[in-house]
Amino acid sequence: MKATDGHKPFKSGYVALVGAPNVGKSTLLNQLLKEKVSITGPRPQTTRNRIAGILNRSDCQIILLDTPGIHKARDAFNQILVDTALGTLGEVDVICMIVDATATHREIDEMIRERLSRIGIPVVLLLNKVDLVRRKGDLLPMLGELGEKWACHAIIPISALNGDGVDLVLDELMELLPEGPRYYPEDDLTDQPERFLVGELVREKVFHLAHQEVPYAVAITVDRFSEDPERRRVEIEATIHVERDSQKAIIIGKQGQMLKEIGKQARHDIEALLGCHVFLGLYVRVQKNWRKDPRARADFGYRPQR
Ligand SMILES: Nc1nc2c(ncn2[C@@H]2O[C@H](COP(=O)(O)OP(=O)(O)OP(=O)(O)O)[C@@H](O)[C@H]2O)c(=O)[nH]1
Ligand SMILES: [Mg+2]
Repeated sequence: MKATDGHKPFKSGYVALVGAPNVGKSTLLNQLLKEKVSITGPRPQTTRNRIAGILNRSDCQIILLDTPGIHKARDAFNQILVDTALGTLGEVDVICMIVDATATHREIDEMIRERLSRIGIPVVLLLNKVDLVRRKGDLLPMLGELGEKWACHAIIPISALNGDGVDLVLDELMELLPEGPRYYPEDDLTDQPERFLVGELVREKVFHLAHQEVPYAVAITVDRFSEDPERRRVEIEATIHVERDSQKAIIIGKQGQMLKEIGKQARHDIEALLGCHVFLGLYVRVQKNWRKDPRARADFGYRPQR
C-alpha cells in the first residue's frame, strides 16, 4: 500500500452517482473531475450508459460511476437504462444519492431508499441545485426532512453546477473509502473510449437543439475516427440514427441548418476533448423504431443488464 506522507494511507474505490432523472448526476461528475466526461441536458434520460469518471489525486483514486436516471420504465429500452443504474449499486463502496432541491421525485426517491436500505452500502445524500432555492430559510427544513427519512452517513447541500459544497462531498468520500491501490493509470480520466465520448457529444447537441420526442429517438454511431498526421487533425464520420422520416427531416432542418448547427457545436466540444482540429462529417439515417428492436439497440450499445 502506498502511503502519501507517512501517515495517511492511499484511498481508492468505486462511488455510484444515482438518483431520479435530471437531478444533476452528470453535472456533478463533471464538476468533481473538473472535466466534461458525461453529457448533460435540460431533459430527463440524457445519460444512457454507466460512465466511469476517474478522479486522480496524490492521496486517492476515486472511480465515480455516472448512471442513467432511475424512473418507472414503460418500455424495454427504458428498462435497460434503469437496470444499468440499479446494476451499478451492488458494485460500489459508497453510493451518492442525489435529490433535487427544486423538484420532488418522491415515489422514485422512496423506491431507491428502500432498495439502498436493503443493500447496506454506505450512502451519502446530496441535496443538489441549492443555488436555485430562492429562500435559503427553506433549506434547513428540507435537510431536516431528509435526515429523518434517510439512514445515511451525511447529507450535504450542493450546487453541482457552480461547485458549492462539492469539496465537502470529496471529504466525506475520503472518510468512507477503504485503503486501496490505484486501479487505473494515473492519467486516465474515464473508462470510455474517445469514440464513445465523441458520439455522446453529438447526442448532447441533439438533446439541446431538437425538441419533443426527437432527442429520445436518436442514437449515434461513430463510423470513422482516423488521424491525419499531415494536416494534424482527426477526421470523424458519425451517423445520427432516428426512428422515423419526420424525425430525419427535423434533424436536417430547413436547408440543412439544424444539422449544420449540431455539427458546429459538436465539433467545438470534440476539438476541446481531443485537443486538435477536427473534421466532423454527420449523416442522418432512419432505422425504423430501433428502440423496440433488441438487435438494433445492441448495435447502438444498449444491451440488457440481466
Ligand atoms: N441551477 C442548477 N442547475 C443544475 C445543477 N445541477 C444540474 N443542473 C442542471 O440540471 C439539468 C440536468 O442535469 P444533468 O447533470 O444532465 O442531470 P442527470 O441527473 O445526469 O440527468 P439524466 O442523465 O437525464 O438522469 C441540466 O440542465 C443541468 O445544467 C445545479 O446545481 N444548479
Ligand atoms: Mg446524466
